[in-house]
Amino acid sequence: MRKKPLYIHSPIYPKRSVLDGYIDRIYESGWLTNSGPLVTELELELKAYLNVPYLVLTCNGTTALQVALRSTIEKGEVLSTAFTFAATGQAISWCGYQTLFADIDSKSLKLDPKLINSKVSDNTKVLLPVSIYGNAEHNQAYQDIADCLGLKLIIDAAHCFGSPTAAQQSSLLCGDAAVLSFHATKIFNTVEGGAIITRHKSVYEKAKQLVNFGMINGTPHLYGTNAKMNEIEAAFGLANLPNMNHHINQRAKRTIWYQEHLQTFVSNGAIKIVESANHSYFPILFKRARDLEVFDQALKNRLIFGRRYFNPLQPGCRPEELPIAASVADRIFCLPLHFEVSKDDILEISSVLEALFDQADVTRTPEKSQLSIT
Ligand code: T4K
Repeated sequence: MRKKPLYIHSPIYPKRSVLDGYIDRIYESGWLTNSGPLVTELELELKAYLNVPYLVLTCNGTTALQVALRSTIEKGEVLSTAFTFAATGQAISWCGYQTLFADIDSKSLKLDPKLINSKVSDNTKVLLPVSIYGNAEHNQAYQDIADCLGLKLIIDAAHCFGSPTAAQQSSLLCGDAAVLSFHATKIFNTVEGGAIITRHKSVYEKAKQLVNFGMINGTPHLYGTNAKMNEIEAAFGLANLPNMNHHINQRAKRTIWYQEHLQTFVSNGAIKIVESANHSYFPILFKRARDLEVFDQALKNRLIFGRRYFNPLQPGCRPEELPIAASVADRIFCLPLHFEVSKDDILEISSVLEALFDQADVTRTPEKSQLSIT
């Protein structure tokens, strides 16, 4: 029996000596927050790493979403997905906007472009899809729909950190703005943190103002908020950034190990492996929800903690109107994916799955009302 739990994530800590160098600079500068030198430096380094024209750092991904919304509209409805983390819907509601939901498609697990038109009303002002697990499908379709209907487009790209592949660029540089999360559990972390990314100078300037109480030269001109990243968080990020490609490669390697060890269950249709373009997650979709529950408990008994990202659906949605999202939320499970996951851990996880499917009661009894895996 393992002594240390294996969690879905394990935060990446920078090398202590590198971090100390940045902390020394904070002690010398006499500057802790409010657009300090390290925040400015991290903004520049991230712009170069991600290859994006404008980037505003924030204290987390949730406030980044709120500021991105406030940077683009004053009021109205926001059309989004119910299959996402609580932050997406909460950011919309905290800004005082109504949320409308459309269903996802069963392949990308993202907002289905075909369903958007029928949901939009005269009050709908923003389309807010989520690039779940870092996946970039449909971004061009979202842009075309937003252009055609005169909507703003904001991408919740909280999962999309990575070196600038075409897929990732398409999530970050689509629409009016995209937001990233740099939470401790993300690929790149600043402990807590986030960013608003945009191609538009006007959105950048407004976001920059809104994260600091709507101030220009010390005077508030707009109702803003305090969404600023501080120097300690920026130090953590600056010290972490040089190791990111190494850590993404570590995740890619573990993704391949999982794929190899789980292939039998994929071939016999018991599970489907859901893609994660930047290896931010390793999601599997069970054919039947009941199998997932037994599997989850069996892993917990061994101190292995995956997560049901994302279940439940967003509050306020009507699951009966979102049959694909409801079915996926019942059957999705993310396995641990980080540098501490060993080949033996993956072998153990696959042996738990094997034992589960060896039990006659879970393999032979069909479960009602499950959509087939596509
Ligand atoms: N949009 C989307 C689509 C998002 O997924 C998120 C955040 C956001 C927006 C908002 O971004 P932020 O405002 O958070 O920057 C975690 C993260 O807290 C959250 O950032 C993330 N999505 C979400 C998917 O995962 P929880 O509630 O699952 O976290 P928690 O505390 O249960 O941690 C998960 C596991 O990670 C733990 O079981 C153990 C491990 N862990 C966690 C922490 C904090 C560690 O080993 N060490 C740690 O320090 O939300």
